[in-house]
Amino acid sequence: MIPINHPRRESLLIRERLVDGVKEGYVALQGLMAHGRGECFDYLIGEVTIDEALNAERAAVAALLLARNPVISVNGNTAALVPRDIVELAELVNAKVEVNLFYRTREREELIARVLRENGAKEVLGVGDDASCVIPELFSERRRVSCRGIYVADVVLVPLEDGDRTEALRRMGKTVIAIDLNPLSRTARAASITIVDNVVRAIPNMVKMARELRAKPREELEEIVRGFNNDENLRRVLMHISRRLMELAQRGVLLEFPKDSKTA
Ligand code: PTJ
Repeated sequence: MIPINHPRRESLLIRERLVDGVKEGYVALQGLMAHGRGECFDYLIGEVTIDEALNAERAAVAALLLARNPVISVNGNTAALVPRDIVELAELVNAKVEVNLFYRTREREELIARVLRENGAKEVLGVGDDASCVIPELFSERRRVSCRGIYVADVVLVPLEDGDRTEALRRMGKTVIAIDLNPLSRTARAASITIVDNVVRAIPNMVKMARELRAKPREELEEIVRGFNNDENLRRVLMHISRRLMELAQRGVLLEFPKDSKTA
């Protein structure tokens, strides 16, 4: 039970969702470690959506809306944290939803598909025999994808990804949108559009943007995508973190307490 006034209640509740997902059998144990790594970078960023993330989210939504065949790839952590928003985003940008796992088991595939269906998904690709196409030059279980989904997609959104598949999908000529709090990860550096934001903020932001952008003419969406430069954006993210840490180092980070009588 997390106390209602705990200063880090929200962050602890998010952890609980992942722990529940492990207990229910669809979040990989390794997903807990991956989340801890994400939390660490979120601390450095300031646990807010920075302007650079908003720019990337906007470009990503525009790219999804322009795509002929967009697909959103879902793993255990994403299913635990933002299942409803994933389904809503997919509907708004007309994307397919596909389960794709690094630690693939048939049971986890089916459980994740069930979570997505319970949250409104009509069709979930990538389960069982549906994942019968193979991404070339990729050796993890992530290489198996749906022939109607990621295999033929032109734009793929991959929240919480490992670098290998991002690189392999890029080699296939696809536009890869990654959501990764670590701006230095292979995924972040290999993606076409990298959103350095927590998936729990990024996907709801993208839902709001999709509602607004889907009414815009194609030329305006193309302009948004053309105006986005991933290399430049990632450099700005690193500058944001460095600047923030310099400011904190100069100002001090100690918390304030009433004066201790012994040390006063
Ligand atoms: O469900 P599976 O089997 O596909 O496995 C999923 C995990 C996440 C375990 C697997 O993909 C994995 O091992 O990922 P990595 O290589 O640890 O990378 C995860 C990346 O996601 C790291 O760079 C983290 O910083 C980042 N990350 C973790 N939590 C979040 C996050 N990024 C955004 N939002 C988060 N909540």
